[in-house]
Amino acid sequence: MALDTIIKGGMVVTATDRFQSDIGIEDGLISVLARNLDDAPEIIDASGLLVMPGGIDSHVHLDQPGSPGIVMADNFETGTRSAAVGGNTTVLPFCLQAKGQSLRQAITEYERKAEGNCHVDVAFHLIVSDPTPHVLGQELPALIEEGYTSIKIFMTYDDLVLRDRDILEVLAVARRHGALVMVHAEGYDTIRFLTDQLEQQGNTAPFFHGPSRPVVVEREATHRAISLAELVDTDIMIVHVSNRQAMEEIRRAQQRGLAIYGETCPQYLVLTENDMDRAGMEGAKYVCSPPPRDHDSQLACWEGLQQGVFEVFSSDHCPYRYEDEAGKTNVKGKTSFRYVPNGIPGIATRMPILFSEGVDKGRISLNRFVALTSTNHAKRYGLYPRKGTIAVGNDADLVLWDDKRKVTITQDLLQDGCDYTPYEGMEVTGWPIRTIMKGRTIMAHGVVSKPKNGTQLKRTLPRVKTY
Ligand code: DUC
Ligand code: ZN
Ligand code: ZN
Repeated sequence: MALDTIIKGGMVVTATDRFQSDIGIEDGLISVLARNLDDAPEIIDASGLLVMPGGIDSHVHLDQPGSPGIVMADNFETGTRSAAVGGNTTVLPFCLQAKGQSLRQAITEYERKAEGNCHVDVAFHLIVSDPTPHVLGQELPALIEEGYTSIKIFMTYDDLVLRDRDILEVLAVARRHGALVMVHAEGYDTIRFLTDQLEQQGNTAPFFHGPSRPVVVEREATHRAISLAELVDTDIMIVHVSNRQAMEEIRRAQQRGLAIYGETCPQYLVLTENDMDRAGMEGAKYVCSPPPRDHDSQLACWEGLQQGVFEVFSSDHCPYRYEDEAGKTNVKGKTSFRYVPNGIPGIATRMPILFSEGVDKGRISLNRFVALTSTNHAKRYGLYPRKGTIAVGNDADLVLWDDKRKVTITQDLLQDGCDYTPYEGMEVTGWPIRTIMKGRTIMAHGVVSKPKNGTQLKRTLPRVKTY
């Protein structure tokens, strides 16, 4: 055995276990778990630290085109750099099919943008906005076969919305070929109706983004998405769930034996609608969809995480700069919340926020933390066991975590392409000290290594139970 690296003296934590062990790494893979390993050219001292599977963030947006004139704050270089800062070793961004564009063309473009620019491993979901017969009949089946095994669809937004008939067609293809459909569950017509009314009343400030898409809008769409999935008899993942009513819809479906999965995100645990109620355009910094809600919604999202209704915790990193005409304060955005780009940054803060608010405050166990931030993402999206756990033969993707370290979150720590963080000034306990991807340190004490060794992963079909 010729080890390249030994991680020495740490407490290894997986989704199910916790044990004191050294980790021997050879050719980027975990080669041995044992005590008292000491023969390798590189020995990394992990004493006093937790050693967990590297974070997997299965919901991020990088270099994704939006409305004309609006530019996302992160490309693949800056977004994956910030991911490494936050303890992640794999991210799953979206490849968005523009209307009229072929899916194949879209994935070729995204892969070109990502190639050679990623600090962590990357695997794309497909966003289907134009389910033509060719997309449904040829492109999707071929791409699923090639390892693009998850598809996001939207129930709102002019450029993305699918009507129920189209949703059924996509679900049917996913069922036939074993892919997983992720659903953005907010209703198009309800939002349009309320947005028009609010504007007519002169209620155009960023705060009114919340009232334009209240809980009922999300609950109705969640219920409808579940009903359509039941009709076709296929699995779906309801992403970015923000409130109790939507969570309860998912729970009820699960109790009826349906394969409906749920995801929630940091903004629904620690932000509320009041964050959008700030002077001038400041509230725009918190505009995302679904919007942050109230205290009871936060409690409901915790319940969902604790009780297994939600199986993944993702960032929904979707960054737009604030002081920027191509971002939150674009000229039209100042006239109405309707034009403020929806989305907030959070790729680096996802794990620290869940650790601090969840593990440190006693809401979830350490094992559940690992499941929610890594293992379940790998299982659900076809990367397990290569990713998402610590076991012999798997990629040596690790995060060394100081569970006592207190950090005040500031934008400059995060190293993304944005110019603000919605979590500025928040104090967290627990912070990633070192991120290791396929045996190589990619971040140590906040410094990200120059080489960009992230690769593009193909995935297997995602039908693995996580419970
Ligand atoms: N949906 C997302 O998944 N991310 C940001 C905006 C949105 O509507
Ligand atoms: Zn969405
Ligand atoms: Zn998203």
